[in-house]
Amino acid sequence: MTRHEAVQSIVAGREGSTRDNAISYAPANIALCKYWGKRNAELNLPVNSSVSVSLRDKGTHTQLTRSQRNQLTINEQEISEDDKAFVRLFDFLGLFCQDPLRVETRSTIPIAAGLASSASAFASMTLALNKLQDWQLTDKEMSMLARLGSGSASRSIYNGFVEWHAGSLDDGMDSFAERLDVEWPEFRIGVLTISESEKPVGSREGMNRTVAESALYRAWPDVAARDLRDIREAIVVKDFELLGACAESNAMSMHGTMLGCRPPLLYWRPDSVSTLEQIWHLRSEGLPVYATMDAGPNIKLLFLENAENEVKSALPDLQSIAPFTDSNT
Ligand code: 2P0
Repeated sequence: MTRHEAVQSIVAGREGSTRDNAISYAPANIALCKYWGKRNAELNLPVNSSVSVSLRDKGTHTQLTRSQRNQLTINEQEISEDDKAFVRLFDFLGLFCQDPLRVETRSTIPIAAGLASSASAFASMTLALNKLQDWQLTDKEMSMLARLGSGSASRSIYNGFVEWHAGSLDDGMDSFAERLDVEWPEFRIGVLTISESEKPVGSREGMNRTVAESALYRAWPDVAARDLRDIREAIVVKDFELLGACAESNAMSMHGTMLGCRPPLLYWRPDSVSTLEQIWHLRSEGLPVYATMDAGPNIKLLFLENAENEVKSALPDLQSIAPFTDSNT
């Protein structure tokens, strides 16, 4: 099945609308159990299920307007037609809508914080398209459509803790995300920017190389299945230390699979290692703080509100995000 056929099987027969424009917003997300490896690259179908937490007001605002030609602005900057962001975005939009569109996106994700923006961008685009075309899709349907733009975007349709079910069908109709019904107002994500330079290997390429080249990847599906079960359980019973330990171990295992590539793939910088050691030292002194990392050198911390002051005084460059409350600092 092609992406176009997947889209048609969801939106076929829906009424079109004559609306001229639509706006929408979707949050970025941080995976606690990582999506790493695809069983189908065309449809972004993952090898394993994953769990994330959405970053509430850190994400992407999108405005779509019917226009004479395709245009894109990101944070008020006009993007040229040959830019890869322009090509990837209109390739996605072309699956849904043949009319030319003006797309204006604005990110509230701190610049260079090392948080993936493709997840919130494709989720926000899907939500805006649903409004523009008045398709009245369900969240589950929008999650599947956002997945066709970027796998992790399937999770950014929702706030809070989110599980993306890998599914097993060839057409991906059972590969969508759902919100876990848990509120945890004390939960915090801390962001530490280690490097602002562009990664030499993008996450999509890193994932594909790992699956193709690394013998260590063979262990990953079982590791991810175990971690998913433990992380889901830890969230439901709000066992923070279990959640932190499993999420940290899951991230380190993912990076371990990358080291088995030829040549090895290592996203870490020296400061990533020294920061991890600092976090582990804080923990050995009794502070419940854990780390997770994505396909890059930056570090995200997991802790609870009652540890916030101590974590911030040990790591003054940290930006703290409260995914369940409006008190972000
Ligand atoms: C995640 N990552 O679960 C994992 C952890 C990176 C490391 O999802 O090819 O940009 O667009 O489906 O979603 C980044 O991969 O990849 C990612 P595509 P995506 O957050």
